[in-house]
Amino acid sequence: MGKSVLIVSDNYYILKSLDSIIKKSQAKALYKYAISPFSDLKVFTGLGDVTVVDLRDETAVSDIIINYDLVISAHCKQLFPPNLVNSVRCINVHPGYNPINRGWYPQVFAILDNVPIGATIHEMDEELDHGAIIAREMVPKFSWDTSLTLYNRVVDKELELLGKYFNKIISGEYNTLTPTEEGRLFLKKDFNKLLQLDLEQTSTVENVINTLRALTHGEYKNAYFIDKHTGRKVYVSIQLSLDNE
Ligand code: 0FX
Repeated sequence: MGKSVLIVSDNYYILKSLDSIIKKSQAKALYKYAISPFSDLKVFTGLGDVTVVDLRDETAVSDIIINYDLVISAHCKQLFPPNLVNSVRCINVHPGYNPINRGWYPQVFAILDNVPIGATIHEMDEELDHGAIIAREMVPKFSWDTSLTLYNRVVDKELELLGKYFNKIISGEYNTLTPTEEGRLFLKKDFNKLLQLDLEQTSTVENVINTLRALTHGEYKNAYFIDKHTGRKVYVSIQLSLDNE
């Protein structure tokens, strides 16, 4: 009997891509897919049986500990509890270059603070995006990137690394690297604090453009200011294009 592997994701595109990697891979194992209660099961079509696991539920966590040899988190919106990461090998696929871009929406903070970014696959420990690194690689970041274009490049890199390291991840035959620094960690509340623009604030044009680039992500309504007369929220995003486009 081979290994039992649970893959938990809240990102349909990533789970679907991982499913293709699994189908092509030589790593024989029993694979099961799950999403958190924060996702809509109806979206996760064409993947066979997908279950909902709530990692706040101790019984659900005990079931995972008993039944699986490996758990892969690929953009799962729930935190893995300590007893889970300490009982089963748990691996996280993170859209940031650890330890520089730990936490939520890494590309947003990479644009804002002009730090490098990439993707990381790592073993999980009790801290967020923190454990021993199996694979990581940077991606280029341009002055014309928005959160969306940079995010898409990072996701491509995550999938590239997953394809390259998948057999090793399943067998557990890899070397790890333990970061010597804690790096930078941002949470959802740090993102939320960025959203209201202060119309009275003075800044360089570069900073204003960077703030708007960092908060422009397709259709998401992120940055806003409050209209002085009506008190209404006015959402702001930025459009950038290159001279040859
Ligand atoms: O699947 P995912 O890309 O992953 C996110 C975090 O980036 C990741 O660090 C965390 N481990 C995981 C649990 O959640 O999430 P998403 O599809 O909700 O968001 C993708 C991007 O969209 C995000 O990086 C920034 C952008 N976004 C998202 C929301 C919900 C916005 O700009 N505004 C928003 O309101």
